[in-house]
Amino acid sequence: MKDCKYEFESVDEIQLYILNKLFAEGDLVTTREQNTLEMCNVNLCLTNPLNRNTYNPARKWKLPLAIGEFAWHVSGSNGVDFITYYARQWKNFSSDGKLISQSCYGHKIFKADGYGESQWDRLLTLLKKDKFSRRAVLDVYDSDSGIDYFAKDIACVCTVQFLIRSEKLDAIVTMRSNDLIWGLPYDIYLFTMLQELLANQLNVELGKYYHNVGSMHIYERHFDLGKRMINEKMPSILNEPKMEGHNFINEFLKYEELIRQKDISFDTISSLEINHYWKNLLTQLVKYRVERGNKKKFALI
Ligand code: 5HM
Repeated sequence: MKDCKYEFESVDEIQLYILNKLFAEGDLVTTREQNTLEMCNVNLCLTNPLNRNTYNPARKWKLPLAIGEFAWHVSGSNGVDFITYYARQWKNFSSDGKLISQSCYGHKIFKADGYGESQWDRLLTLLKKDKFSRRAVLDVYDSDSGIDYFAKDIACVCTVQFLIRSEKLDAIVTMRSNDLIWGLPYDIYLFTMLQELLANQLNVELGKYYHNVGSMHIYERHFDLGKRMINEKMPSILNEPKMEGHNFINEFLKYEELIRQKDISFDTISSLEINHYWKNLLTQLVKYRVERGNKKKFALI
């Protein structure tokens, strides 16, 4: 697929580019009582969606959190307890403290409807039958649900489109609003993972990832962090592993739950007979569980 204003090789490059633009040219915009610097109608392209991890040392981005969010979405959950185990700030998105009703993208994508099919199932069938289809769109804004514009949470992602062109699967994500620091790195991680999962299920190569945003912004409370990120040396681009063995996704979800709820050892994970790609993700989650436990222990001392 051709045509994109800005192409980048990694999500680190994207973040630095936007940070510099926001500090140089961003408009001061205040909404919901919070000051931001903003740019509108931002169109980005990540040429290699495997470069989805943020390595800028100042950012201290957390891979287990991204993996946990991915698991939450793919499991089709909308439960707060599950997602706040990885990121407590999700609590602020829930009106009853139990469910996320709008930004539960996975729930909207993977949960079967009254006919026993999910949006994902239907999209998969479509692209298997008509590989050049322009209709493969996931609707996650879900305006039919009757949006309350004053609710704590309104989906920031509107649609996710997939196109197979030149035997590769491209993804086009459209967001109404994106916070460069907290939102963008996790959003890009999630949607490039879904793109790669679909490419594997369709047995086509991974193409490019397009990220289109109505309002791209940085909150005032992150200005110092943003400046520290700019002053870091650009991390080198690594040779990231490709997703393999997509059929193990249900095993991955089963063990994610066990790690989160019961505590599973590194040895148990390494002895599992599942593809090493998923095993590596689970190992990150065990590491997170251990670190989390240690933090709690030290807090009590
Ligand atoms: O006022 P608004 O509804 O746009 O505030 C939501 C905030 O969460 C925005 O800063 C938005 O950019 C950020 N956000 C994000 O960047 C939220 C979600 C959850 O849907 C997301 N990315 N995925």
